[in-house]
Amino acid sequence: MKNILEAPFVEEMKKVTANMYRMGWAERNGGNISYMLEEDEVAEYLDLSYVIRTIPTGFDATELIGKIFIVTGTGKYFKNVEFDPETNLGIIRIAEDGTTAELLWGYKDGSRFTSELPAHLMSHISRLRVNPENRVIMHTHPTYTLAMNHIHKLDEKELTHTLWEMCTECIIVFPDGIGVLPWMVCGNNEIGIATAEKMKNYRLVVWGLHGIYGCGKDIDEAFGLIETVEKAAQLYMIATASGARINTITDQNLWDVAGSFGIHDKVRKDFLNL
Ligand code: 2HA
Ligand code: ZN
Repeated sequence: MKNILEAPFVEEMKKVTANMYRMGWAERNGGNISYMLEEDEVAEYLDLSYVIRTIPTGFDATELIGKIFIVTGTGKYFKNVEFDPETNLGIIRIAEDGTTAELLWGYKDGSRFTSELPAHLMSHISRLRVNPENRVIMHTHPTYTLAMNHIHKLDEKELTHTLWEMCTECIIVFPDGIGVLPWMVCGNNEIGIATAEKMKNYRLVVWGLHGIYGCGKDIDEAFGLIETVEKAAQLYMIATASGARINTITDQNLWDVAGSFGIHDKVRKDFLNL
């Protein structure tokens, strides 16, 4: 059996959590990540017949029975993951009943997965239906995106449009736009269901005045989506705070750049005013 502390998926989790902490997106216990792993890759490091303990999830994830995820722990700080992955992360498998998680590794101090597991697993279900390659769901609190939530309408078309206008390549990175939920109580099944509903149509979902969800086939893709939104939000906040904007990328410009990348069919054209 190989040493799990050297597994590439543990390394990736260490790197991305440290990175998000240093970006200022993950204060204290802010943020959470779930990353679906292949049974074969995990079997190189763990005896998959050995369950440390079982933890009820409180909701039905029948579609994910047998699937294995590495998930950040509840109350755990991203800044600490790289120094003690076995306490701050866990590897769980969804049991045959669909409502129990089998702990295969981690949460060494007796704790459990993030309180946002409903939003994560329900979003995995939504995204896998659209894209069988999806493996990562990521939630974080990016500073400028949140600042912008305080001064910009929380409307899907308007928020997406404003962000597209900020940098030329935003429409290339997220042509499908951004889903937006109003402020809601977090950590429960209700926000999980609402997030998963948005994830049917969007790879990015803003939780109003709280944070953002992103997804992807790997950590880089999910991170890259959120990073691009955050860069655009930063430009918006700086440009808006500095006074009247006198130049903008027009809707025709956006349509043209999408055309040059061959993605007209992917753009939410109803989010442009052409
Ligand atoms: O895990 O970010 O939304 C801490 C959070 C809850
Ligand atoms: Zn949060």
